[in-house]
Amino acid sequence: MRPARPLLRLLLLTALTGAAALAVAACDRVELPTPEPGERRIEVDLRNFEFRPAVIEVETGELIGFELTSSDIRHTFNVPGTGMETEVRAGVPVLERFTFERPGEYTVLCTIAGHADAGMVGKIVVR
Ligand SMILES: [Cu+2]
Repeated sequence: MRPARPLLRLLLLTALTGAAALAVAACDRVELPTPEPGERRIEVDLRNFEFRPAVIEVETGELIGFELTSSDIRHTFNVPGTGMETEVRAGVPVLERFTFERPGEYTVLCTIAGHADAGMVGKIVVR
């Protein structure tokens, strides 16, 4: 009787599967969906407690695809009043589509504790 063996095999298999999954995650570049007809893509970089660009101008009724990336730590792209509350992890781009139906100015902020206070606030101007 060797009760430890199957358990050892299972542990080894689990470890190998985990390592393989990590390797795939490291090599695989995340591909964002291709733009829909009429969609305008806007790249926004969330990094160093800033949104770049900090001010984004769009047209009313325009379908916008925000391509959100972070190259340092986890941030969020929150636009109060729109329902956009998107978490952006380092190295994992996220696409957030939105159409502003009314002109005006919208605040963009990162809701991770301390980030907005550190200056992580932007603006979307809808014309
Ligand atoms: Cu942040």
